Formats: sequence, structure tokens, C-alpha cells
Amino acid sequence: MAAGQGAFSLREVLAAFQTCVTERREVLLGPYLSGWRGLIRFLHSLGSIFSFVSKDAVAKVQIMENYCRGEQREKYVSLQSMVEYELANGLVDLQKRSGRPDSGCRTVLRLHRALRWLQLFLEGLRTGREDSRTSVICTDSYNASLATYHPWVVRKAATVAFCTLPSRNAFLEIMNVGTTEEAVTMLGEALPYICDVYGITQELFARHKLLDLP
Ligand code: 1PZ
Repeated sequence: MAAGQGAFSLREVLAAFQTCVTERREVLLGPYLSGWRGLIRFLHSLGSIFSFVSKDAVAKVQIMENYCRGEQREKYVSLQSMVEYELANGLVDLQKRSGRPDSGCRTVLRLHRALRWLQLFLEGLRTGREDSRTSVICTDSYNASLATYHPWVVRKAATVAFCTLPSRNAFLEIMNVGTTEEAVTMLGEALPYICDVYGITQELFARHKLLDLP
């Protein structure tokens, strides 16, 4: 079953991450953020129990979209140009938050950490057995990534919400990519691009010592 016209398919969303990386290995913010917008739309389809997650994700994407449309928009074309501009102009709080507007660097860092969760989660879904539970895959991926950065109450709420996730097969179907086999194939094709975006960002942030921004 192909996704009908206008139907929402995770294939297009994941393809956005494919178009992020330029020949010079820069990560373009435009497609990066449209990938996130698509993921958030998908998250909405999983029910209101996830609204505490989507609210935070929307807020962060919004901050970045404002920078991308703002006066300094040419500085926010890629992650590389953003890091260079914000650091050169002292716009990044390195020790603790000072009450200034959130920098692009600290905001992207949160999305970047969530991208690691996404990578682990989708890889778990792809390689999971037919009868494996999405909630377990999701919890394991979360504990191995994002959970480190979240306080107890957020971890608790996340774990409760994960329990509502449908079975692996049902989950692959709501991705709207076709049969479960087609969804698994699509994940195998799309994941290397997400890994690439994650890897380039990780290297960039590590090089500039930005991995612990408050
Ligand atoms: C398929 C099921 C989807 C489950 C989503 C898994 C992620 C759970 C994350 C729950 C955290 C949401 C609450 C807000 C936390 C914020 O405190 C942190 C740090 O930001 P700060 O407080 O420093 O400003 N925010 C984040 O870690 C960003 C979380 C973004 C999560 C995006 C998930 C996108 C899901 C796509 C679904 C396919």
C-alpha cells in the first residue's frame, strides 16, 4: 500500500535528513528543521500523552526557525556557520544560563541528543523481532541516550508514555511507508543519513567543546 496523496509518510520525513548534508559536509539547518517538524507531526499521531514531548520539541524548533528567519539569517544557514558566528560573538552561555535568549548552539544540542535517541530507536525497530515490543525498544534507546540528560520526573513521564506505544508491526504500519517489510527496508536506507548528520554534529560540537552547554 503506497501512501496516498497528501498522506503523511515517515519516508519523506527521514529523507529530509538525507538532504541536510552538503558536499562540503556541512549540515544545513533548513532541511534539518523540516525533518524535525515532520517528526513532531508524527509524534502528534501517537496521542496526547506525548504532548509534553512535542511541546518542548516545537519550542526548540521554533527558536531555531526564528534565528533562520531573523536579521542574522545568513549566519544560520548551516550548523557550522551558526557555531562560528555564535562563538565569535559571545552569544553562547558556556557555564550557566544567564537569562539571555537561548543560543542556537544550546538549542541544537538538545535536538542533537534527541537525534541519537531516534537513531537507536529506529535501528531497534528495524532489527527487532516481529514480536518485540515497541515500548521496550523505545525505553532501551531512551535509557542509552537522552535519559542521561533528563531529571527523574521527565524520565518517569517518558517511561509511562512509552508504555502506550503500539506493537512493533502496528508501529511500522503507522509510519505509512507500506508493508512492514517495506518500512524495514526504508529504515535501512534512511538510517545511514541520520547517523551521518549525528556524526558530523557530534564532531563539530566536540571540537568546539559544546557538548555540555547549560
Ligand atoms: C515514538 C515515541 C516518541 C517518544 C519520544 C522520546 C523522547 C522523550 C523525551 C522526553 C523529554 C521531553 C520533555 C522536555 C525535556 C527538556 O527538559 C529537554 C532539555 O531541554 P532544556 O530543559 O535544557 O531546554 N529537552 C529535550 O531533551 C529535547 C527533547 C526532544 C524530543 C523530541 C522527540 C521527537 C520524537 C519523534 C518521534 C518519532
